[in-house]
Amino acid sequence: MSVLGLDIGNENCVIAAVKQRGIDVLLNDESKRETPGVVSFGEKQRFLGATGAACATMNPKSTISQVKRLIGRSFDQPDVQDDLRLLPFETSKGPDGGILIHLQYLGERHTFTPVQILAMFLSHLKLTAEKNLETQTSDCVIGIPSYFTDVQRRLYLNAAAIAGLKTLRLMHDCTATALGYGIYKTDFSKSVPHYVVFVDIGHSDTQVAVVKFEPGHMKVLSHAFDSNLGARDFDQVLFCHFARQFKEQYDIDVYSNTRACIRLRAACEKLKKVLSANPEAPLHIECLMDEKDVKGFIRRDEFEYLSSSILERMAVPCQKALRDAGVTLEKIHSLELVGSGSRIPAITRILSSVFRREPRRTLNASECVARGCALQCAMLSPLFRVKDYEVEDSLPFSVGFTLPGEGPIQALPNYALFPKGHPIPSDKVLALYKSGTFDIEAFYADQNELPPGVSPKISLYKIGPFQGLNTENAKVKVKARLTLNGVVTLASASLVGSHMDETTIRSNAEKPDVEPDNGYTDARNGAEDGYSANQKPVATAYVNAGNGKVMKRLQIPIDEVVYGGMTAVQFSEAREKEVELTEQDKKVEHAKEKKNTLESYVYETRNKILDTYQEFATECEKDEICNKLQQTEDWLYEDGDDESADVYTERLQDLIKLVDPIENRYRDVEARAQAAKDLHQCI
Ligand code: ATP
Ligand code: MG
Ligand code: K
Repeated sequence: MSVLGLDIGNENCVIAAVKQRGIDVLLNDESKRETPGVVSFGEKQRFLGATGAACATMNPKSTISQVKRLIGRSFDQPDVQDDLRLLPFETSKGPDGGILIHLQYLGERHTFTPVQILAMFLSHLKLTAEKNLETQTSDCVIGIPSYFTDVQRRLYLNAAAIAGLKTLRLMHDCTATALGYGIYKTDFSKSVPHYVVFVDIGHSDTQVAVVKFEPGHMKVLSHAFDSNLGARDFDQVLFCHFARQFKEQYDIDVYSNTRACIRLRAACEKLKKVLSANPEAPLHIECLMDEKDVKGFIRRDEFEYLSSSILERMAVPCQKALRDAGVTLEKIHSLELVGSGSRIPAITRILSSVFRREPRRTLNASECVARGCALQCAMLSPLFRVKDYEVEDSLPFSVGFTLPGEGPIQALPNYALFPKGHPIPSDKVLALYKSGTFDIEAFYADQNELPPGVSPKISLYKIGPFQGLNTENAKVKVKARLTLNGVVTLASASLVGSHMDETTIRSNAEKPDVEPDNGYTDARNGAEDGYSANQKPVATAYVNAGNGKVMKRLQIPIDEVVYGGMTAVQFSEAREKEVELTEQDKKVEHAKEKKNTLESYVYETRNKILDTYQEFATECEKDEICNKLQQTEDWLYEDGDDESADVYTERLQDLIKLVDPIENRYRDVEARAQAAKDLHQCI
């Protein structure tokens, strides 16, 4: 058994697995350490990862990528619209305001949600890991951006559950990186904490965290980010530059042609990488459009000049992270740079000037998130023993609770029960006086902390009905929980005190408390899968004797609705659909295998007829077999090119029937010869 750490990048995904002697990054089918986050829908089956990416130019409209940016987002958000404009596949607004993806598959139009596509991809990663490890695996820790909202986190948990993965934790990317950095270090002083800034520059985002290390302990002091600033923005700079140039020079408008856009963007990404290592780079695309070959050229300083506004933006989250952490520049021991986007030299320069020191690259820039996640997974899993190390992460956004119509439950300054920076996981109990069923709403208390356009509404809870209540204004205790995944929920609600009807208490006293004692998953009624469970704890009373006093409590049911979240019904439908799609892929793969077997049999048998079977068959038999082989070969290239596994197997059986008598004669003679040889050796 193994456990996994998964880094789901917009561009590249990395799988790390815990082995007996440490952590390994697993290779995919193409022996690569990074797998493109792509699902392509073909005429008969899906192609995932590297094979999916290869379909991008051939089948752009049904090749889906970048879903990480679409999960849990509203179709109408301006930055979502910006993203969608760059993506070649068709989308529309879903009934809940989310995004729907439309594509052609099996010759028909299909519609999927981004969660479903992510699930497909996660199940591909799971399969890749299992092939690689030659064992089944399901426990994992998945890296997420710190700016993910509640619903995005829940949808990630949903997607993982649809894929058959058990998520022990969703871990902020920089926290995972910091864990991998801190756990092995032995040179931290006991008296002076060691402060490190981690900057992760990905394909489409930038994340910064300030972390305090002490022996055996790390604490994230702050998370800051720009969710719309990453290495792809540099591709876009080059893209716009050359699109303009080609319009003038060749009179072609790439914007009017999807395939030309994809090809130019891909060429610009390559060019950007070349410019990281060279002062200048050429661009050459054959037959870009209108049968025209295009040529271009750019110097690094020109590229940097064109990128100056995005380079300036890099400084913003860095300064914010420092400010929020309350740590001055002098106290910082090291600036660690990760994420493949950090390979752009101009970025290193701008960060050097913000932090007034040279960035370091102690960690593997593309693998550190997956490795840190795998490490955390081993720590959470009972299968492995990892040295004691405490990871204290912090909440990226302030969360408050409100009684609709009455206002926020907690006090000023900003009504946040869990303020930004609060440690996760965490529980807080609210005491309220209520006379009947009531609602509580969870919300983000400070809109300024959120990525642009995100709604402050998180989830709505209906608390009640009350059983055995015989007074007005009964005292109700509600436990608000921040899970290890950074998900907000109400873990329980109960009536407290002597105002309950005694018979209700007695009749329920034997039943166990249903409240989960679980620090790291929303284990409540299947909410581990992330969906808003609709059946909440059954009303249960218990008697809690302590201090000589008898406390009476009665559990009250809670009904949870997550805005933009998946319902239990949607979840199980998605799970069924995924099973169906997987079956289809397997069926097609199986048929391909059987076809290959038949093909090889034809070639092998033809060789044997000329060679090993030579003396064991009559001319007539040989003719008959050769004819049949030729027929089969012709059929394979024509009518039999695309058949079911059964049809290929049947054809193979027919051939075997014909060849078997000869094979048997040959075997008999071989066996007799072998026996004679053995006898000879005995003498
Ligand atoms: P995200 O973290 O945003 O979800 P990701 O984890 O997939 O995305 P990374 O793999 O860290 O992103 O970075 C991918 C980006 O880095 C791509 O835009 C790629 O072009 C860019 N990149 C990779 N190598 C280089 C290089 N040598 N020079 C410049 N950019 C590079
Ligand atoms: Mg990344
Ligand atoms: K463990």
